[in-house]
Amino acid sequence: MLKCREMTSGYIITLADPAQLPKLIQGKFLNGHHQARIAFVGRSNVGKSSLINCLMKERVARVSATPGKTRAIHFFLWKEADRIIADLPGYGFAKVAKEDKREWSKLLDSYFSADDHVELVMMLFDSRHGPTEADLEALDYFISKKKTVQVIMTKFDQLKTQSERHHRKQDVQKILAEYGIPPEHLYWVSTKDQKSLEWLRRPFL
Ligand SMILES: Nc1nc2c(ncn2[C@@H]2O[C@H](COP(=O)(O)OP(=O)(O)OP(=O)(O)O)[C@@H](O)[C@H]2O)c(=O)[nH]1
Ligand SMILES: [Mg+2]
Repeated sequence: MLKCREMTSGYIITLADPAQLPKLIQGKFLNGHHQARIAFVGRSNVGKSSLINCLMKERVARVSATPGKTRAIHFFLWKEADRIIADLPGYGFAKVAKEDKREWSKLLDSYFSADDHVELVMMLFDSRHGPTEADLEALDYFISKKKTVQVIMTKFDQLKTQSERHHRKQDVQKILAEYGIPPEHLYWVSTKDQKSLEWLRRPFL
């Protein structure tokens, strides 16, 4: 078998069943890859998979036309950064049935309890209306789990005027300060703006 560093970036494995997790993590987790994990979390349609593709500069994660489609955890090797990226299922999509929501929480909770190699949680909020109540609930969860959180405001291109951008930035900074997230852990990005993506990539390279 090839060593991790010799392998190319790309898809590794998908986990849908929490029962698989402890065994996979303790044993031959992720086909022998042991790099630190970066977990991408956020509500459905916020842009997790799109951002992962941009960071890795490869179309590895499926961008969904239908929100709420990703119901499993997809793992990718980001070779350039020597990290593993976990693309987690989105939460808070109204059309998702209650039973599905329970499944979602179970899967996430099992994952974060089982995997102690999560270096960073990237919490994605929509620049236009995040953080919503569900976003803040999720943020609270990761803070209670003592995870290092970086907040990414997605789809910044959708804020059209300078004044709108300025006010949103002020509002979000204020809310996040209450959660102990400093401005330097807050990024405003757009998949259409290379510069914003480079800012995000740089610390990992
Ligand atoms: N305008 C704009 N659209 C974006 C941006 N990022 C993602 N999108 C669009 O938002 C939609 C959802 O993107 P995904 O990456 O599939 O979102 P997701 O968070 O992975 O969604 P789930 O897997 O369902 O949880 C797609 O139509 C993307 O093209 C962005 O920066 N700007
Ligand atoms: Mg997705």
